[in-house]
Amino acid sequence: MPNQRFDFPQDFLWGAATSAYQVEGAADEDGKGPSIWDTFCRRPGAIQRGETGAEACRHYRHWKEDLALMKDLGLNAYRFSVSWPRVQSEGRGRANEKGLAFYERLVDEMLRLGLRPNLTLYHWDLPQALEDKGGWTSRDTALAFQDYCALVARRLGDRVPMWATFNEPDCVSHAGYESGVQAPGRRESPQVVNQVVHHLLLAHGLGMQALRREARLKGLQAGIVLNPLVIWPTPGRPEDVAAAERHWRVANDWWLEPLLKGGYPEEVWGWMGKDVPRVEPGDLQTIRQDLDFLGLNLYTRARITAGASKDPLVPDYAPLPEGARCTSMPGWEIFPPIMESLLVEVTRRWGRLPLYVTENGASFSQDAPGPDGRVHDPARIDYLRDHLQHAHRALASGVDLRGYFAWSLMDNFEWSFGYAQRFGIVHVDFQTFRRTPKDSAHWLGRVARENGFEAEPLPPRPSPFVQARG
Ligand code: IFM
Repeated sequence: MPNQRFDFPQDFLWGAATSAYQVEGAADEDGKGPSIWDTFCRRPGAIQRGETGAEACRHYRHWKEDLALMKDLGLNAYRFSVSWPRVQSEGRGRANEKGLAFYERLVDEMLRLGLRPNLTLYHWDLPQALEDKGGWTSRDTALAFQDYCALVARRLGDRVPMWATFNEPDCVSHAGYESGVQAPGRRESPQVVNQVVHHLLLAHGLGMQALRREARLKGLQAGIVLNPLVIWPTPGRPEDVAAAERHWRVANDWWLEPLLKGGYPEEVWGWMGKDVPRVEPGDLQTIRQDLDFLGLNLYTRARITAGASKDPLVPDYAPLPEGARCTSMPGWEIFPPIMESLLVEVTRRWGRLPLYVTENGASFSQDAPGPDGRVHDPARIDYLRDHLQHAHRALASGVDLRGYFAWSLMDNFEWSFGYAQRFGIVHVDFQTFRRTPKDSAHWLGRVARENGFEAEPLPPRPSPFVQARG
């Protein structure tokens, strides 16, 4: 079959993403206060091999080189996050001028190079001082977040065109406060976890209000980044589709419905019984702010089946299909049709709104420079290309997709996995901090410059969700 051209819309953003704690290092330099991740990393057994983000990629020092690299590759956007304790060491009160100045330099250099800044205000590094007062279980943290957003917006809101309040709040609530596998490492009751979700949503609404009030740039886009489960019913039986549908409501609409409609999904609320969050008058209106965009992070699928679970809140996951190909992340199956499926499902359920793929990528932990000094990562090129082909098909079916950010710009601190997982399109040697663009970085850069690529045509749609609906 001859190759086909996959061209993307004019002004499509082609970028790479990072987050502050995962790349910056300089954990206690220039007045930065401790975050919950600085604390959590010291807990024995919390992080593989006892690693920490204290140095990470030393991006705090190498930022100029990192931006130049992106520019040279041909990317046109950079998604990064601001570390709250770097700009407000205790999470409240006086700003840390040196911290703000760092982000100002970073943004100014991006603008000079023609890289569009895409700023996330919260990518998991809560100031420890706020956790000491209850963290996200406390409503006050949402109020403090509003002040922090106002502070950053006053400083950078005249030049940063894209803002997200949160990255993957679901991980904050469930990995941080339910399973405890991420900072702050708490294992709370279902009611408390639901309260954390509510406070995060409230903080989002308050943060959006602060951004709209303080930021002065015309045409600024503000939104949020979610990681909806790419729910995939096991093919065959209608009860599997029903189970998948139920879980979409529990896992995804529990976030999307308050954000877009100002209310929690009724049936899920009912299933929660006494564990529902306390909602104060006016909260739901605050949460429902007009979103200029929705960011979606996606990596793999969740296969749902109708099984033994009697609790509608607890799904039955099907095991990995035989012959499944995985990345180095345990159980993360490579299944590129997720891209079309998620973009189309979100649009079908919630209407056409501007979407960005704010994270997509693969960890291959063996990546290393070869004798020729280059890092050959053909599996990552396949991963990126195959997912982009499915994004292209989503566009063709009417999805308003505006950009794609690879996770990640560079190998970095992968939370509880430490440095063993390598998601970067740029290799980092953690002894010397030398950066080496992998083949995938050159590939993505070329795609960005040409705003498209050539590849074999896609096979027909395999989504059982779509098929079930006809
Ligand atoms: O590294 C993380 C990132 O911080 C949030 N999204 C998923 C990535 C890979 O696990």
